[in-house]
Amino acid sequence: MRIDVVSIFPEYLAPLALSLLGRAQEDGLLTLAVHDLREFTFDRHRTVDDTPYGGGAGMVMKAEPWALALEAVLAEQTGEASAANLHDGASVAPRRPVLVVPSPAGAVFTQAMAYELAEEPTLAFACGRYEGIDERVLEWASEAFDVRPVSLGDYVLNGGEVAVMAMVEAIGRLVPGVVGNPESLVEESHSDGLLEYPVYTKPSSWRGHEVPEVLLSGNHGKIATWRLEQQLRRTAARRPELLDGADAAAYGKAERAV
Ligand code: 6GU
Repeated sequence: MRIDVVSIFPEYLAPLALSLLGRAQEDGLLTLAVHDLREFTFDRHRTVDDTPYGGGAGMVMKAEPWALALEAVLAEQTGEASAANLHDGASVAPRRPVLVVPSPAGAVFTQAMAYELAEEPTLAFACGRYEGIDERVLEWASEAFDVRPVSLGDYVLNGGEVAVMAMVEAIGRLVPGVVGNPESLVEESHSDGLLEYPVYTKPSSWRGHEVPEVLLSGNHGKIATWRLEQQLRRTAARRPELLDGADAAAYGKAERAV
């Protein structure tokens, strides 16, 4: 998978070279390219923003630097896609690459969305700052990209960079081979629409707190039942709204369990 990020703070994305995703890049599973929006300005002050039409507080990101940056990203992405197509001996039209635009006004990012985006061969992220990007950039970009305004949740960040770090980490770890033990993806929170069960390790007795007896029993059926019950209790207590959307399969299992 290839991921391009455009930002006026490219250094903000440096931590993506660390840890699991850093290893994935070394292993050739993931290509991450960060582009500086100011490289696509040509005035002395490398201006990327201006005052909003209609008035109001703050500044709006100008359209033209974004158009030039996204054209450059597209050229690099489709160059790579065509090369891959030639290799395959295929002549199929490549699909429109996804352009994620982080914004508190976007659709909420979920594990389901992470799974969907992890299937894409290329992703681009456009990190806005200030009050956002001139809306016409999104209209214009829709010709070449599948444009998706996406929010992390109902709160406001200063710009898209931190949101992109979260999304790239959530998506990148779902790319096959990135997480060493793929089974760890199956059991985690949100994989079945429920929160994860609590976990424990040695010692079994610690400062007067005991590991639940059933986990020491060696009875795998009982353990599975207990874990599912814990998932349901936790979800009901902390995130009751998730119970409406939880997997029918998880419910079936749960009804038998409780
Ligand atoms: Cl994706 N961007 C910004 N600027 N603020 C946010 C967000 C995104 N998600 C939640 N708050």
